[in-house]
Parts: sequence; C-alpha cells; structure tokens
Amino acid sequence: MNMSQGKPKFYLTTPIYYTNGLPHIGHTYTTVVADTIRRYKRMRGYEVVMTTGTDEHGVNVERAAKKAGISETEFVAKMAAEWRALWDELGLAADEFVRTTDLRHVRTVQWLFRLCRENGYVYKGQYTGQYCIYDNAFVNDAKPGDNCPDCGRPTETITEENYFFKLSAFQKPLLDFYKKNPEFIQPETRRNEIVSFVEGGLKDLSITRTTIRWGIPVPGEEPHVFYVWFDALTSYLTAVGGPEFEKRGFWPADLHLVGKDIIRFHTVYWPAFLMAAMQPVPKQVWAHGWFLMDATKMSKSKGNVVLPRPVANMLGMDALRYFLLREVVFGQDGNFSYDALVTRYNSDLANGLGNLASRTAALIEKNFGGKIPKVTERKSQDEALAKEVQSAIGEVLENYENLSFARALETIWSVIGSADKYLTSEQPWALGNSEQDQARKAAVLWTTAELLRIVTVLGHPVLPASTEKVWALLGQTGSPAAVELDGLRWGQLAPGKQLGKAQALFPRVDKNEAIERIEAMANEELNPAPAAPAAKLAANTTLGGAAAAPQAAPEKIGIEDFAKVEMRVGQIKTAERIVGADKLLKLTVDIGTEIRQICAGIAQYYEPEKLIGRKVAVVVNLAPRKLRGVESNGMVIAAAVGPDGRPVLAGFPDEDVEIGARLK
Ligand code: ME8
Repeated sequence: MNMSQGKPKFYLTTPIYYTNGLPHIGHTYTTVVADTIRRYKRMRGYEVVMTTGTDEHGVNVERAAKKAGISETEFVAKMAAEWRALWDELGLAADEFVRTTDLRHVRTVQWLFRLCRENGYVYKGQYTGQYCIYDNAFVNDAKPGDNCPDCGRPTETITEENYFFKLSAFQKPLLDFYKKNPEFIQPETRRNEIVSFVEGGLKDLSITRTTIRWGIPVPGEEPHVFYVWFDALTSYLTAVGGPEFEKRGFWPADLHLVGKDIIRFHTVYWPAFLMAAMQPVPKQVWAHGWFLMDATKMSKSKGNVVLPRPVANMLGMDALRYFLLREVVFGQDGNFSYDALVTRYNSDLANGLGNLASRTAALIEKNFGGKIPKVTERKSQDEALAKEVQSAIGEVLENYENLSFARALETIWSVIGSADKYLTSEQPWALGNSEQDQARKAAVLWTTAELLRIVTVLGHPVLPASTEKVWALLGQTGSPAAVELDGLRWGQLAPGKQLGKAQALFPRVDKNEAIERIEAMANEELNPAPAAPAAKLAANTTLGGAAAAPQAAPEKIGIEDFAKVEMRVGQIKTAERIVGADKLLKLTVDIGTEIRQICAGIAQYYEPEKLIGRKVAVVVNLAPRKLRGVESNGMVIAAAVGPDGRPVLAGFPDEDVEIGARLK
C-alpha cells in the first residue's frame, strides 16, 4: 500500500497480452480477477490504478503481419484496437492500457536499460542457443531438434551478438529478497518452485536481439532491439509514469497478476532488472492456475479455446465472472465446461440471488405497497440471521483480501441459502392482516431485504452489473460501488424507502439450448462465414431467431476470397441424433476423397433416416471444431428460410452429380 496524501494507493496489473491472437477465457480470467480486485479495493477506500495492455513486438508479430500482407504497425494497431474494444464491451476496461509500441513505453525501456548498463550489469557477448519463437525465449539446455518445454513447438537454433544482463549477480540478492518478503511470490507452491530454481544458479540473460527487426531499438546500438521480455515487463512502469513514476506515486506495484506460465519472468528477471537499475521492486506477484479444456491448456492451434463474448451474450458478463471466480480455487488449475457454467448460472444466479431478489420485492410490494417496512419487534430467528450475516461480512472481506474468491462467494451464497430457509420457515405469505401478523411480516421482510442489501454490496466486486439492478430494486440511491465496505453493518437499511421497478436479473435458461447457442456463436466468431447473403450455413441456423446477430450489409469480396472456400458435392451415408443436443444431427458424408463426420443444425427439420443417400453441398476446408463435444469436420450448406431461419438443405435434384465435384 502506498500512502501519499489522502487515500492509500493501490496499483495492480494484468499481463500485457500478445497480439497474435484474440482474447480467450484464459486472458479474460486474469482480467476479471484484476477488475474484481480493483472494484473491491475502491470499496475499501483505496485510490486504485489497474493496467493491462498489449505486447506487440517480436518475431511472431513480424510473421503474422507478413501473412496478413500489412505492415507490423498496421497489424498491431488493428489487434490492439480489437483487444481494447473487447475489454470495453465486457466491462473490463482498465485505467491504463499500455501498448509496447507507445512512444512513452519506448522511452521507459531505453531508460531502464541505460540505468542497468550504467550500474555495470550489461555486457556484450555471443549467444548460440535454441529459441522458441512462440514464447520469445531461449530454451535453456535445449539441443537442436528439441521442442519447447512450455508450448511443445519446435525450437530454432539462433546465434547472435547480444547484450547480456548479469542475472548471475542477482542470485543472492533475489534469495535474500524472497526471504525478507515471504509474500512476494504467491501462492506458496510457486514460491517454493522459484526459490529452488534460483538456488540452482542463474545464467546471464541475453536482453537484446539482432535477428529480430520488429522491436524497440537499443539507442546507438542499431540493429540491436530489446528482447521482448525486457520490453514487456517494463510496461508496468510505463503505465504509471515511466521514468517519472514518482510523480504519480503508484510505483512499486502492489500486485502483478499473472498465469503460472510466466511466473519466472515476473519473479526472477523483473526484480533483477529493477534491482540492477536501483529502482523499487514490486510487492507481490500472484500466479494463478490455468483454465483447461478437456484437461489440456487452451490454445487456438489445438482448436479448444473458449471465447468470452458468446458466453457474455448468452448469459451476461456477470454470469461469466461469477463462474470463473467461483468454480476454481484461485491459484489452482480448473476445467472449463459449458455444462458446469450453465448449471451454476441456473442454480446460483437464477434460482439463488435472482429468485431471492424478486421474491423479496414481490412480497414487499404486495404487503407494504412497495415500501421497506419498519420493524417493531424481533424474534430470536431474526436475531440469529442478523448475527450470521454480520459475521459473514467479516469473512467475505477477509477472503477477498486473500484473493480467495471462491470462498468469498461461497459465504455470500450460504447467506442467500439461509434467507431462503428463513422465508420458507417464517412463511410471511401465510400471515393475515391482524396487527400482530402485520408486525411479523414487517420484521421478516425487512430482515430479508436487509440481508439482500448486504449481499448486494458484498457481491458487487464480482457481479457489478446485476448488483446495480438489485440496488435500484431495493430503492437505494447511487451505486453499491459507493458503499464503504469497512462501514458495512447489519441494520443500516432505512425503512420507508420505495422499491424500484422489478427487472429481470438472471432469467432461467434451458441448458442444452444455451450451450448450443454459445457454441454456435463461438464457431461463428472463430470461423467467420464468408459473406453469403441468401444462404446461411447450416450450423449457424442452430442459433434460431433470437441470438442471430444482426448482419451488417455484406462487403463485396473478390473472386480470390470466394476461391478460398472449397465446396464439394457430398453424399450422406449415416445420420443420427446427438444425445443432449436437440438441434444437431451427426452425419457422415462421403466427399469423394474421404468420409467426413459433420454436425449440422437441422435435427428439428429433417428425419435422420430420410437423409441417407441424399446429395448435399459441403464446405470441406473449414477448420474442424467441436459441437456439443462432437467433432465436426466441414459444414453442410442450407438456406435459412422464414423468420426463424428454418434450414433447407441445398441439393442437386435435377442432375446426377458426381460425388466430390467442386462447386464453383
Ligand atoms: O505471456 N488459463 O502473453 P499471453 C488461465 N505477453 N490464464 C490464462 C490462460 C489459461 N488457459 N491462457 C492465458 C504473455 N492466460 C506475455 C506477457 S507480461 C509483461 C507479458 C492468461 O497473451 C494468464 O494470465 O500469452 C497468462 O499468464 C497470460 O494470459 C498469457 O498471455
């Protein structure tokens, strides 16, 4: 905590993400955690700065830009804009967004290097080694032909003249630092790993490159550019003032949030660079685990990424935030499954918080004309609930403070469960209109509303949008964000306030249908369909009317774009329904050269048995993807007919066309 004048300051960061892809659930997770902490700390009276950004240099970008046929500058500008727009759309916009191509950042990197050099920690040398271009790192001890131990892709042998950083000189200072600051590396298991890594000895690190063109130039030493990690880590300083960081008073950072994949860079290299430059070292690095898909790390190349936007579109961003933070103990790996996501949505959000809020409001509306009632007498069960909530406040705050989000949410939801039980046993709806019954109703409904108010405030950092709605429903002014958590106590709900308008919070969803829609939207985002004004692709028709995104007027494409889509005549060999997916059929289709398995969203309109032998148009060069867990390797073309997009298969009724013939 930095105390200058007024409020204490708190500075936290997410990693700056690579621009060679777009955000998936993994990136979203770290950013959601950061956003939650930011909101929580503000409610505890801190002045908070949260930063994120894009890591835009390196060979990968050079290659991706070349492939896209545009300059690197144009490529990264486009990607950074997309990252930014997505964070905005998801309500995760940070206070600062650093792009490593920003001039202010270039200045900071060059300044930090100068300090390291002036202090004698930089020298020139020759380096030959195996390099992983995807992770932008030399792989220590790897031999030619070895794969990268982190990402499994082949390494390349690189020899170059570099500037080296004397990392070896920091073995003792780092070990001393870890000892003096046992909180620096979290969680404990990661700390132990890093301590033993450093105890094993540190090799000097090459921090400039001459084989790469797309990087920050080392002043006066062209063609040397900075090694991407020297560049990227420094972005944390750039965000809060660069060389003039003292003016803003947010450095050293209170918290760097990272995934466990990049902990070494943050807890070994980064403090060593700062120590060499004689600058303050961050206070804590927290490395969380991975979200896995089918027990492996998500990656676009494996085709198993989960995208945030389709989930947010279907269930709301709060639902995604809740799931990410509730499902997995912070620090550990966890599996992402749509099934678990929708189950939690229905049970905890729709039936839990949503139901409690609407039930409470409806009862107050009916019995007290929508005004929060006044309590005149209390029973022991009211007192017991009050006591439980009061102690939950302390527990939740402690858990937030330790970043134990799952436990904080568990406690909040156990309070919601107690409220449900309390209402069921007190049965305010069964009470009559006598003075005594009215008094009892007032006590029960005030108690429930007060509990809901406290739950709303405590849940706000995780569920910012929906708690705003509950807050307004309870007739409270302003935002729960403005409530000071340290002053939150049982008993502060003033009687007499008029409730706000009822709003749908978390409408219940049909699990199968929700998953199908999310998957269809994700497929569309990952494999955008070529502009096809009249015919829509069959898998997309599973969306139905409601979720089909409004289509912008299709841009004209050149013949070369159309030629990228390879369509062939196929013949359906088998067709069957998929258990748990009402709209999908699993087909095997002969496309001339092979038999393909393809899922099509036509189950509600075609009997599987009647499809056997039918000739259809198939997109054969579409990347494989999974629909409801079933691999689909291609796409069957259908027209979308009528307002609800009924799929009608494109076919060849007039002519006996050859299987495998190309459509042109
Ligand atoms: O490493 N589960 O960028 P990056 C959980 N540019 N978190 C995940 C995840 C998953 N499956 N996948 C990614 C870089 N993340 C560098 C960082 S910082 C100075 C430079 C999150 O785009 C997690 O936070 O590969 C991980 O550390 C980060 O995204 C990696 O993002």
